[in-house]
Amino acid sequence: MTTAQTRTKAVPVPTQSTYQNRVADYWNAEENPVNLELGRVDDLYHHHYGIGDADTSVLGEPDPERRRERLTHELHRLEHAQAEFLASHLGDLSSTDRAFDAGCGRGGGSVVAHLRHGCHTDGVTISAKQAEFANEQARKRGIDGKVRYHHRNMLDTGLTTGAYAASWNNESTMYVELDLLFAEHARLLRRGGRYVVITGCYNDTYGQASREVSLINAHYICDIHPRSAYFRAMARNRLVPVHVQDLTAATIPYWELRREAEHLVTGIEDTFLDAYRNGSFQYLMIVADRV
Ligand code: GPP
Ligand code: MG
Repeated sequence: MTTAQTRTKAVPVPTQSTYQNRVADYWNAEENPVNLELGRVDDLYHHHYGIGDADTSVLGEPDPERRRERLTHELHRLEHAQAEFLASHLGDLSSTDRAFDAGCGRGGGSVVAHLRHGCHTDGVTISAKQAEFANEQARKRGIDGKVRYHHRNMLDTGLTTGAYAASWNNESTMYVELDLLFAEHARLLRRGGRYVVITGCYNDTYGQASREVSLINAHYICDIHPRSAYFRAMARNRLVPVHVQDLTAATIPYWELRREAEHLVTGIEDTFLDAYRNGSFQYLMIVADRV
């Protein structure tokens, strides 16, 4: 207990929790070839997985260097397809509309949304290094007037209330409390605005989080939510689902191909495949309207 006599100096309230500092440390240090080498293909740097059928003929490529190159391109194509798929669900956006990318990583998703819709985008990441990298990419592309990245907390962005026609999380919700996150999306979105999330979630019908889900949490320092938590938290925060799609089957070819890419693997590939195959984990998209 603190008394008037023992209290000498007020303890400053940290702007970030210890957990958030550890997450920022991870992303400030992260340089996985599976992200950087794929990004270098066309300067779209993604931090999510891929969807769609894979061209497995790359595995039969006899020249080792060419095989590595073809694998890199094919995995990038699948990740790009995921980003395009998400962007295609943001609704009809005009060039004057604003969109918010919560947990933007090195920025690829915001560029994809801007190129598709012509809209302004604001990306937010807890990693100063990612924000700087992403802004440099936007400058190089000459789109920095419309595509901006901020080193901020996605739960407390400081961006303008009601200014956004669309917003999304692409594999970043597992780092935050959903009620806090959806309250911030609901604040930023105008009425009738569109919210999209693609996420890995654990499957309530399995029970609690499986061993594989726990291994994924440890690998990325995150806390994967159950599927049910998304719908409860959305209902509490004026976000009404209009479309839900299980992308689990669509992402398995990506992981099957990635596990064969010796120059890119991070060691988590078999855990994802096991988690998806044993039914404990799902790759899910939810599209919702802000009412
Ligand atoms: C991928 O990022 C996504 C996350 C780290 C969040 C966890 C996602 C789940 C679906 C559980 P990345 O592209 O940086 O990862 P990697 O380095 O493995 O490619
Ligand atoms: Mg990646």
